Amino acid sequence: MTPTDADFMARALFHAARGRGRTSPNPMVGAVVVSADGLVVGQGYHARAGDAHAEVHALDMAGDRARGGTLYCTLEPCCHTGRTGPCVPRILEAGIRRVVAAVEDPNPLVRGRGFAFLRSRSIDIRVGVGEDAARRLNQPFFTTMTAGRPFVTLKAAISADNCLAAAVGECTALTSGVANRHAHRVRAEVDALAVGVNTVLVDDPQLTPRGVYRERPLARVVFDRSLRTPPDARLLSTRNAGPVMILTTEQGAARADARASLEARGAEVVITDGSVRGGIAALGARGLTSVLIEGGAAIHRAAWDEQVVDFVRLYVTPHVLGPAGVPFIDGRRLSTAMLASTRVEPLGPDVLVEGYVHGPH
Ligand code: AOF
Ligand code: ZN
Repeated sequence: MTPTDADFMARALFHAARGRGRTSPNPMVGAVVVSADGLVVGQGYHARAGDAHAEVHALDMAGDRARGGTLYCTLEPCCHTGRTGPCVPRILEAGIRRVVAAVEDPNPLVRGRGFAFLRSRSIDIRVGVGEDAARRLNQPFFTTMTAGRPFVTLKAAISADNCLAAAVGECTALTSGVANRHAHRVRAEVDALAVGVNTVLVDDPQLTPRGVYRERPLARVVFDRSLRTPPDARLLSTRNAGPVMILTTEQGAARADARASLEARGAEVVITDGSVRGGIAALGARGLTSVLIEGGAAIHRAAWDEQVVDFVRLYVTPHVLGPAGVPFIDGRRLSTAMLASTRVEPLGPDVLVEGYVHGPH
């Protein structure tokens, strides 16, 4: 059976995903070159920001065999000079006749101009093959480019009766080893991990991705309006994993001793308006494209009430914590039934339920 455009695009998407966790702030992009007689003669992916684009790798591999062929790419080929040169002239030089792309590049420097350039040179263009998968793959990139802020995921591990902990101020281990491994893998893929100061005070987390490979530093963030993060918090002894940012208010930062001792431990104290939204904006301004909010109860609630959550990821465990338990987003209308494009995955005794709050962008 002759492979279709969708088959070759699936292959390009597979290659794109090889850059997972490594390309930010750039998107993951994959490309496949198919010769005039229908053979795959080149393939490649974008490995990290600053390196060659996927199309360049694929065209280099194909060489002369690209002449008269088709280029499949998971994102519109670029026409601008960023850290690397534009891809569209390379496509022309290679003698490609037809380009199949999954989706338009939302980068304002490109946004359709790559296609327009190729069309003006009589290259046949087809857009939209594998579009959903391509958007999902690069949700942080699309949100950053179109909404001007990072993609925010709210994560929680809950009991069967919707609680986060057995009692206020208590750290309750709910998830199994299988679910914990999943959670660490997710940590390896985001730009920033955020918790509220209560979580630092109660759990004293390290906030590092463990048992997984991560090449880039991971920004660790504490929402801490009154600057109560203890300078001896374990988080501040894991600085080799990445920078630590304490998001506080003018009043918090006015506590000069607290600020000085946190800064002496290498933390960056960032002044915001004290809202979660303001904090997320500050992270966006630092070039971060995705933030995983891990808790606890107060920060989950604030993020939800301020409507900054794009995606919810819940690890539902079989434990029952009872009436003294600390509820997850109590009294609010958050149920997994209202999420879009929901995905469910059993993880040992636990169940992962995740989905979009507003639908994928
Ligand atoms: C592509 N293929 O593999 C990537 C693209 O700084 P630069 O030169 O790497 O440009 C980054 C921008 O180029 C990025 O924001 C996105 O618009 C596009 N990325 N484009 O055609 C690729 N990584
Ligand atoms: Zn490019």
